[in-house]
Amino acid sequence: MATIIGNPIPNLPWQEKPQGFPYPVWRFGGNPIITRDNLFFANSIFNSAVVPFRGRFAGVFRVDLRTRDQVLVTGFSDDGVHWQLSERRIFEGYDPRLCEIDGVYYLTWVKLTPHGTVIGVAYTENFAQWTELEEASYPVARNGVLFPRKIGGEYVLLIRPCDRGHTPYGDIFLMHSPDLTYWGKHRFVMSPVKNWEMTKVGAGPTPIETDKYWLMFYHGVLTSCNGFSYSMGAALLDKNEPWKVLHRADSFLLGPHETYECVGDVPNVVFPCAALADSATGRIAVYYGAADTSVALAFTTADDVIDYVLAHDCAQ
Ligand code: BMA
Repeated sequence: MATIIGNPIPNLPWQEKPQGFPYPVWRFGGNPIITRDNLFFANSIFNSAVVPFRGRFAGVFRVDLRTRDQVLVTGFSDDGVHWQLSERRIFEGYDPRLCEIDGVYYLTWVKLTPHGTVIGVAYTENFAQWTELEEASYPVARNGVLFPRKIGGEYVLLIRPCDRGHTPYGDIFLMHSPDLTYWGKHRFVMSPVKNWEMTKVGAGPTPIETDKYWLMFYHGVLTSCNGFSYSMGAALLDKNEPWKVLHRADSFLLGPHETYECVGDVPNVVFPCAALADSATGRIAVYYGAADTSVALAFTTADDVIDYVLAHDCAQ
């Protein structure tokens, strides 16, 4: 039995795995949980991040406006399924990730600069006031994802260097910082290996700590004759040296399949940006953007994922 290291989340959204379902990750029956109609000024609301917050849940949501500018707004929920989104824009940019470290909520996101995208970093204690820190990278980078605690006394950030466009390549790296300002000790983490992820890979939700591994969900991209197809994979990283990929599933765990994942502004996209993990039960709720149009929810457990990765391991 794998143990999740972290707090219990008694109100974690949850549905049991459908009987006979053969895969380790299953979808919420009420998907999508947030549609493009949740905010009147939105063209679409998708790749978004959530965390437990004061007994409820708080989130930062990617909203592409009807001007097609990209902004982030906050939102709150009692049950992790029904969300009240704010109309106030907190930052420009996209693909937010949230990470709580010692009672402080850190936001990393794809920040837009005249020179290309960088990883923006900001923090809040109340989801009302935000303090922006130095950018964690120079252009061009995306998919900046913090680990939820210091490792070896330092903050660690997963990152994916890329180009200014719809990058046709991409490996995951990580880097360290003593203070969230100066970043160094860069390490390679992983490249695409299997066909479903062959174009590029990028870190997804904040990694989940278990007794044996860091569980990292990530997205992998395949290029078909109709363009990119985004799916979610899983890898198990060394606890002390998290650039070491100990195990990794050879197939995706969740790929475009349902209509809301296959049809939308960008078809065939499953793009995970957040996961809630309940240490009391081992249950995990994954939040993902569907077809660059809406937010959807899927479930698994630490055991389901880890057993699957170990049984389909292509790391060695
Ligand atoms: C990536 C990011 C994601 C998006 C995906 C599919 O490059 O921009 O925000 O979901 O493309 O369009």
